[in-house]
Amino acid sequence: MRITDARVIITCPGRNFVTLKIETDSGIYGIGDATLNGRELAVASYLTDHVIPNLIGRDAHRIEDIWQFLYRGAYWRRGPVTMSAIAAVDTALWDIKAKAAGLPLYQLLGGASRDGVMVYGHANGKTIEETVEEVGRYVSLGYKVVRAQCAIPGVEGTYGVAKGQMYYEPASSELPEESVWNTPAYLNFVPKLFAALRDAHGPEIELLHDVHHRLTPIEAGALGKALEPYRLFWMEDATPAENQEAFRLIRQHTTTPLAVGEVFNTIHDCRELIQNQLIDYIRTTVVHAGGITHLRNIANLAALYQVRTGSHGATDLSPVCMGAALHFDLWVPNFGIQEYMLHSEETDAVFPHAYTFSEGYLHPGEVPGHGVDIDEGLAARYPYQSKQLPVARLRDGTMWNW
Ligand code: CS2
Ligand code: MG
Repeated sequence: MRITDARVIITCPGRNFVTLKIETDSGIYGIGDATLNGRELAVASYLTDHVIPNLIGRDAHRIEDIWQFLYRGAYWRRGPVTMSAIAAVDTALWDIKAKAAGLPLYQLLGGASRDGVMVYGHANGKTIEETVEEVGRYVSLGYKVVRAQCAIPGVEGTYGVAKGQMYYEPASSELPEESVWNTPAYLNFVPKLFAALRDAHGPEIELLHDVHHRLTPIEAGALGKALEPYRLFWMEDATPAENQEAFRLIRQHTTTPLAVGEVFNTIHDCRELIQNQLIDYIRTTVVHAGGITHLRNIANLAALYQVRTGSHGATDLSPVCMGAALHFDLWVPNFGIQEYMLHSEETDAVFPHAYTFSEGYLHPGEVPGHGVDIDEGLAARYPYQSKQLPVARLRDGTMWNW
């Protein structure tokens, strides 16, 4: 089966998405997500200018060889742009292979290891009371696990709190919005939030929280310790993880489970974290970590150290990534949980998909491939909009981690 054409489709149904479509001489095509929030055009150019010319004429079934060619052949290995581009090719080729086999993608990975994919939803509020109520709404929708984020009194633009009705969409301006971060106020506030959540919803519901890279290792250790009475499912991105060893310091101070990895793009970003059991969940996902092929390597390493998967699934990852991730999640033996932020109605119309939600679980569906398509005519109605992610500074003006 020869690759005859490939093209990048950029669309913005409420937010930007970059999709790669690969066509073959059999008439079967596949699609992959290449969206990198705030840097979409970099990946689009990488694909159009440097990858697609190398795909034409190749055997679409040779997924591994094409992955190795694109990874080793780049010379300048790794990084979010390169690995998102490789991920899009990989995902599209797995889609093609599964369609050619007439099977849902998870069957090619090894079949189902569970009946459904447990997901967590995003509850947030401007006050503790609002957040408690929003968590309750998710529980009533059937969610077994809920992420809780809350505005901090006196701290403008706290991470994870929606401005309007829809989910929190951080890339909201052409140039980065600046927010001020106040660690003391945050460290003082978050335990109160989870005390109120446990008071209101009891000990059973699984709750998690995203620190979003804002703390130093010792501050993260202190927060993890302060949250132990409230038994979190995980504390996410407690500190920036370029220095993987930093998590040893956090581990020494708390038993609160740790999750990290949505910004990682290869196994090398998390090898020490996994091998030293410094984390409990690895958040790498299909679109930013080299596709199904590489994510499988990461999950297999993690399985040796009892680390479970907890793939990123924010609205800036397209339904194409979600669809492919759900096939991966249904198969992967050391599955932990899948993040699930609902996309807008416009987005779902551009990306018709087979996955369904029921009682806190998603299922990828049984159609051949990963079960997600793109309506190119509709996509063309939503031109790209230049948007960037916010930045954060400390109160003294020092640049910090958004
Ligand atoms: C967040 C993301 O969902 C999460 O865990 O960390 O929403 C993150 O802020 C965005 O993906 C950044 O584009
Ligand atoms: Mg996160």
